[in-house]
Amino acid sequence: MEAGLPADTPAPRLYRTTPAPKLGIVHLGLGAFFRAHGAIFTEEAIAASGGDWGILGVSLQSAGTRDALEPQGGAYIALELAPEGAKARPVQVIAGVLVAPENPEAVLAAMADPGVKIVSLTVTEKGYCHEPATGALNLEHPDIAHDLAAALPRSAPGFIVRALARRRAAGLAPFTVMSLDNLPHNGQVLRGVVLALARAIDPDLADWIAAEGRFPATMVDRIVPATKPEDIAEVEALIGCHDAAPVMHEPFRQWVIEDSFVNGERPGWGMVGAQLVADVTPYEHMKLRMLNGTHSSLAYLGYLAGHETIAATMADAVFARFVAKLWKDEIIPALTPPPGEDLGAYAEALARRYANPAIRHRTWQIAMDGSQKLPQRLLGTLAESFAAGRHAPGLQLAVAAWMRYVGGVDETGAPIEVKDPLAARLKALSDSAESPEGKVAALLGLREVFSEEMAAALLAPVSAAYARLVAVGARKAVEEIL
Ligand code: CS2
Repeated sequence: MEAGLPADTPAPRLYRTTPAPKLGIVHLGLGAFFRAHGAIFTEEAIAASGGDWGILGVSLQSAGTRDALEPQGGAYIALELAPEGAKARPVQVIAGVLVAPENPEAVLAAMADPGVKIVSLTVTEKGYCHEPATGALNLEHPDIAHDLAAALPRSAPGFIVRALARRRAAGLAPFTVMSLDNLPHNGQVLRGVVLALARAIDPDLADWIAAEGRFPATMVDRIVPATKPEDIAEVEALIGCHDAAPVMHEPFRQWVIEDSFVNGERPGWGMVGAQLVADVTPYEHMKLRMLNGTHSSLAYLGYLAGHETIAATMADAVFARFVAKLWKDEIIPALTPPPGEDLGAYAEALARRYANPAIRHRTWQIAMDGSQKLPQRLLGTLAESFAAGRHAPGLQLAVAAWMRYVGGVDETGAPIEVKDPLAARLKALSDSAESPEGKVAALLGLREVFSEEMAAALLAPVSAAYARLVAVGARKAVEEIL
């Protein structure tokens, strides 16, 4: 505290110290993850190899991030949290923020700007308006139904299609469309929903996008828990400035990108650690199944066992042994390692990342949107295990824990705040029967999530696992299968 200032003088507000970079990227879904991952890679790439790659952030839902970042000129602090301590860095690559529902026209105009070469997305699984089990566009999705008829869209696919139509009409090349969400074949899924929507609006437009467009697949990885009020206070104490929108992240980061961009135009991400490859598939399987698959398993089981964070769950020896077993006996046997990767070492590194006590990643946060996450995180491994005649009791227990979780009542009888686009249906299905088998059968009937074949294979083992969760609780049920 400087001499002469009263003790309660508010800290000055953080503000950018360098001019905003010229735009080259529009990013849809300006959440904490992108600001702690893609934005930082991009800022470093500009520093390493130049280019006009400033980012216009677009929030598709709420105004919160814009309201926090605008008075800061788009600057914010990224706080790296290692077990040994925290390191703060200012990030200044976000040149502006738009809130799509307030001004969809401005978003489309920005996306149609000739200077913009890439539109990237972190809109979470549900933002693709697809059916998680098949990847196909859900034409009955309310936002898609709206976007089919209206020129000013609501959904991410809607913005992409309408903006590409403007570019085509103006004689411009399309922008590259790059998904940064945790979906398998995210580029292909995005291309599929964009083409399906374009085809329903204007088949010529769809043909043009199919011929000229590029939708590189990516694998993204960095653990970035949602920023909490106490994080804002911690950053202020550390840097002496008030930042209304800091992001908290672990030291680790990985980004694997399929090198397929319109006219080859992209930032020099490869110079700052991103891996540009021809085929992302083995990397995304490794990450989605080994990281996200166990994250979700620990989230449902850990939450039911009363653990608030992943680090707290990992500090419970029963869960640490459980996750090690999931990797070794159930997940790794169903994977083909990417070139040069040692999956055993990858698992050990994940265990250390999860145990990082400085990262307070809530089990409740990861438990969100399970209906959109289960297929790629758990069910792919289960399908391959069944086909190979292998048992996967741990993953079956995790599926049962998801079912127990979406029933909305925890082991102490307290309500669970279930966040999921299908929450109401999940609750109704769970309530439609009394017995574990009845509940499990009802939930396995969700064709958006479980194929008929998968449902048939899971009915007996998941019913048995569910019954154990009810009889002895999650922690004991985990212990029983060790
Ligand atoms: C997590 C992911 O919230 C979740 O579902 O599993 O956000 C996870 O932290 C990231 O994918 C790590 O890269």
